[in-house]
Amino acid sequence: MKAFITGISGQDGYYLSKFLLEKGYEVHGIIRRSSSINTSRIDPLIAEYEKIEKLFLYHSDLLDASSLSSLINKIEPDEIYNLAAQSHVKVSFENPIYTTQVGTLGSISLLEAIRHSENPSKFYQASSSEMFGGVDNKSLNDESIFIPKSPYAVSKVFAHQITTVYRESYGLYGVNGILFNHESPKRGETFVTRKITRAVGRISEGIQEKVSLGNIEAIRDWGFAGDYVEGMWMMMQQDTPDDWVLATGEAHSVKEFLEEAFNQVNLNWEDYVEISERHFRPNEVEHLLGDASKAKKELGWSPKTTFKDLVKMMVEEDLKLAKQEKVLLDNQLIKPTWENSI
Ligand code: NAP
Ligand code: F7E
Repeated sequence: MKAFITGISGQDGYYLSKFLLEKGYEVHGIIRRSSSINTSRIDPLIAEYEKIEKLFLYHSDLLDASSLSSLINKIEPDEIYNLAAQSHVKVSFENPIYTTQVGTLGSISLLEAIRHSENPSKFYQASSSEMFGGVDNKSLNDESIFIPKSPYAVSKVFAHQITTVYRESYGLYGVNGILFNHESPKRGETFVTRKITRAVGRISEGIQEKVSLGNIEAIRDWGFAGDYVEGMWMMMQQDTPDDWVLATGEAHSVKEFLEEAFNQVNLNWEDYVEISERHFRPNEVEHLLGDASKAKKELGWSPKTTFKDLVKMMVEEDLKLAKQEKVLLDNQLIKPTWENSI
């Protein structure tokens, strides 16, 4: 089996490619050219699988429809996973046009390439719980209405709906995985969970004093990314394509995450957190809680990692990183830049 993954260098790209490679898939992924190397998450996979010709990387971009289409024609993948996005909600208010271009043109370019190919690949679109807007504390499923509250969420609604349109119009195998927040030690460091666990590691090592946050009353349904990529794959193995929600069904506030993370190192979060206006968004999604009962019933998927285990796993990994940073700092090989983090 051959898979083509956009966003392979991101958090989910790492877990999904690892999962597929271990299943024996040949994995093809696109990375963006940047002035410094941006494959740190997948470097261990490159080391193990590139030389045995199981993992192939290409320079491309979701905004380059021609490159995407020629890659798909050349590779002829069985499955395409569209994970690439400008995925930071707050940044989408600062870069709304770019976020919209990537979120919308990427999906339709891939769908067009599939529609015109002789052996149409199956298509997975990374849809998001952000599309729901979180206006009340109801549990949300694939039939709940979308009330997007950011440029990011609007672009995800477009990609979601165009996938449905191609499925219904051309009989293409297109699925939307509506995933609630999922985290891991590979999570980007500007998302709130990882920002917190990075700070816990550094504070515990004495190399950071405070962490500056925004709305800590916000509530999310947080799961482990490693569990969620398995659900993505399961969606692609069904007889009939459809949309499914993946979530834990448990809601926690950012405050609760703080408490759990600082408890791991026996510190009181209130001594280390400052609230800053600059981390608030122009429009906030206050409450997200998912109902994954359809995925459980039809795919046999359920999350394996609890909230407590997720926080513990992230803190443990970030303690290791902070210890390494402390050695580098002590030897004046790096400077602490993290206090200014966004
Ligand atoms: P992530 O860590 O931010 O990774 C995003 C990936 O997209 C990176 O590989 C990035 O490349 C790539 N990318 C960004 N712009 C691109 C472009 N113009 N062309 C090609 N590649 C581009 O995100 P994630 O957490 O793994 O999430 C994966 C997907 O699921 C995203 O679409 C996200 O919106 C969606 N989603 C995530 C969650 C969640 O909680 N994690 C929940 C629901 C949906 P660089 O490494 O070069 O930046
Ligand atoms: O924010 C609040 C913030 O940036 C979570 C993306 O993967 O999941 C993610 O989007 C909450 C928000 O994730 C800070 O206001 C407080 O209410 O970690 P986040 P997100 O916005 O939920 C969805 C499902 C996706 O699809 C997205 O791609 O935490 N918050 N203080 C903060 N958030 C950040 N980033 N930084 C703070 O200092």
